[in-house]
Amino acid sequence: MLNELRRVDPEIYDSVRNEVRREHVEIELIASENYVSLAVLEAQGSVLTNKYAEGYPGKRYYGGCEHVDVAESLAIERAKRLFQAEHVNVQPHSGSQANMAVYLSALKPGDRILAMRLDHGGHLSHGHPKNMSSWIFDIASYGVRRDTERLDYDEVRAAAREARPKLIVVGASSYPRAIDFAPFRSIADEVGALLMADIAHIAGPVAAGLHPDPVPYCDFVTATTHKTLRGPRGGIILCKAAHARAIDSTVFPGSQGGPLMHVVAAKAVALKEALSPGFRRYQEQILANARALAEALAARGFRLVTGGTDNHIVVVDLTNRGLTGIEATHVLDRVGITVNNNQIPFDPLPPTKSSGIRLGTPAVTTRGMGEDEMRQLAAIIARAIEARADKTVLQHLRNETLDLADRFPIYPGILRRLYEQERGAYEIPGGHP
Ligand code: DSN
Repeated sequence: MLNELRRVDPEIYDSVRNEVRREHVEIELIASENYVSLAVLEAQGSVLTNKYAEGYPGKRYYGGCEHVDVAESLAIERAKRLFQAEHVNVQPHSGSQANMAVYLSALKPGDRILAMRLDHGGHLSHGHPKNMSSWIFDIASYGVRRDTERLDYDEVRAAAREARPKLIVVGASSYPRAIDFAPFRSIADEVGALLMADIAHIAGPVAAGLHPDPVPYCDFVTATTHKTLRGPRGGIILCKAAHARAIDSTVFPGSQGGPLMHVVAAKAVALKEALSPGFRRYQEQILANARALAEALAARGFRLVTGGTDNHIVVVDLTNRGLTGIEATHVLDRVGITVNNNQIPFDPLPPTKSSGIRLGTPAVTTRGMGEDEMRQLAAIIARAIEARADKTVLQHLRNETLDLADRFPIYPGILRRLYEQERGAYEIPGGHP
């Protein structure tokens, strides 16, 4: 098990081994993280990393691409089938690069984009002042309503009429409600704009038919492959056929060189898994778990942004609990629950502190947890925050999360082999390798 890595580079071996252990012993509630299958890990760890393949299947600038062509063609075909998309590019190294490729293919520098504010739940690469999207393009923004904390399509329409953007971007990283893409199409048409949806977070539920589908309405749809879609870390672009040439040439050679063929192959594997019947059940359980977690937290007096969730995300406002989001993140770290601090809409605190935390259920659902475990986690979160100054209570809660983690092992085969290899030095709490 990783024997060659251990021999050649013990420090990096330790980093990998310790991360396997961390992932096993901690409860992952970061909404944008997940655990890929062993098949995805194997494809991503394969010799395909050795191959340069600038260009596209059948049209490369390098010889010897016949096998990586198979992998990329399968990834494209599977993504087209999964999302019913007219054209797909699977080469973007990340969601940010997918977004930049769309902007650079459809716009000229200085053109205006209308997108959702990051501090209301949007994405960094949708025009945040510290992101290059705002250095190159002129950004106008919309947010959620103060009273409902939800998108108001009339307000978006008014913002679009005023801004007259060339491109409207819809999609969010911490918006716990379903987004309806039909009104966005009508708004884009009214002001003569192109429409892009970034479904990085909701790609899984969209693919499973459990969230409104942006593909029929949007010129471009971008996503990451590593969140609810449960694939390798990377990006993907779906678009209408009319934009296919511009998108492909903006990805390569416009903004990237050689594609990461080992990642492209791993994307193909994840897309095959997403086309299997079990994937819809997995997505249904993600949503059921998020609802159960939200209801249990609300029952314990937590105020939830928008009052609940329609997707995999729960945003908790901690204002009435007397601590900031970053403080809560540190408390939960101590009891083995991993989350991220997150601004709430109209947050008086800066992002480094923030009034909220964002929770999500894709990773714990992959581990096999269900609604009962979500209620248990809500109870642990509530008790940890309440008793945050009491080391004894926190230690007791840490033992509880260790027991819970042990009941739902990740990569059991890998854990067992690591354990056997380093018996004594590598202890799995609770004795369950
Ligand atoms: N940074 C990503 C997230 O955590 O949601 C945005 O895609």
